[in-house]
Amino acid sequence: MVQTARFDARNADPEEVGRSIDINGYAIVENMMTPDQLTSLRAELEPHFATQKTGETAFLGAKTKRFNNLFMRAPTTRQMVLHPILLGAADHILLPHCARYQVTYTGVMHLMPGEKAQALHRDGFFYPFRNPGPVLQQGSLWAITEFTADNGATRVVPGSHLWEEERAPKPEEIIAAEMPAGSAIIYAHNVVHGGGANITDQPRTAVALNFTLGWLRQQENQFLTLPPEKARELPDALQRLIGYDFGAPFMGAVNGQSPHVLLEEPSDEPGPRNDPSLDRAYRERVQWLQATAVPPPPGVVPTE
Ligand SMILES: O=C(O)CCC(=O)C(=O)O
Repeated sequence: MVQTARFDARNADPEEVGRSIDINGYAIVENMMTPDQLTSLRAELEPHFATQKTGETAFLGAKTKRFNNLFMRAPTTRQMVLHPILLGAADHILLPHCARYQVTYTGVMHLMPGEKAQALHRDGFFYPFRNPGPVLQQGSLWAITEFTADNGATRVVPGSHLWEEERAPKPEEIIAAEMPAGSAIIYAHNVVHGGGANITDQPRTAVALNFTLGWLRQQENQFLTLPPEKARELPDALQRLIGYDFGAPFMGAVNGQSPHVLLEEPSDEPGPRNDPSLDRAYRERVQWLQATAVPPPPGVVPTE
C-alpha cells in the first residue's frame, strides 16, 4: 500500500482520505464521533436491540440484529451523515461518476457473541457489473463499540477494489479493521470485505451510512421511508442528500421541478426546472455524446 489508510478526523484532509480509498479501497478514520454523540446514539439504538430479530440467512447472520431507517430511529445519525470527512471522501470518489450522490442505505449491524464470520463480498453485487469498474457506492461502517479482531471487526482486503472479479484473497491478504469506538471505516463498494466472527462475550455494533451515485436506484427506499411529512424534520442538506433534489441533470424531477419543492411552502412562482450547479454536468454529458460520435438528441446542444 502506497498511502496510509488510517487517519484522525481532528486533523485529516478529506481529500487525503479520498485518495486512500482510491489506492487502498478504504480508509479508517478515528474520532469521527464526539463522546456525546456516542452516548446519545447508543441510547437511541438500545431499545431496538430487544425488539429486532436476527438474520434469516448465513450472510445476514444468525446472531446479528439489523435494522434500517436510522434517520428516524437514531437521530444522531443525521449529524454523522453530514460529517465533512464523509462528504469530502464521497466528493472525491463518487463525483467523478455523477454530478450528485445520495444516501442509499442506513443500517445497524449488531453482532452478538458467537456470531460467525460473514462471507467476504463486494457491496453492490446486486448491480450487474463485474469488477473492476467505476466506484458506484461509498460505504461507511461506524464503530459504535470498539472493533477488535476478536469481537468481529470488519475484515477488509486492501487493494481488492482494483482486482478482477474472480480473484480470491489469500488469508494473509485479509486484515481486521480494528478501531476505537467513534471511528469509521469509509470504503469503495468494490473492496472485498465482510463482518468478522465475534468470539467475545460482548456485542459488536456498527452503523452503516452508505452513499450511491445520484443516477442509481437507492437500496433503502428513502422516499417511502421518509415521505415529505417526515423529511421536513431533517436539515436541508440531509433532505437533499436522501434524494429531495435532482440526482443528475433533470433526473428525479417532480412536475419538471426539483423534488425539494415538495418540502417548501407552496408558492405561485414556478420552481427551477434544473439546478444551475448541474448545468456543467449537462454540458459535459452533451460534449461526451458529441466526442463519441453518438449524435445528441435534436435541440439539446448547449449554448455556452
Ligand atoms: O458487519 C460488518 O462488519 C460488515 C457487514 C457487511 O459488510 C454487510 O452486511 O454487507
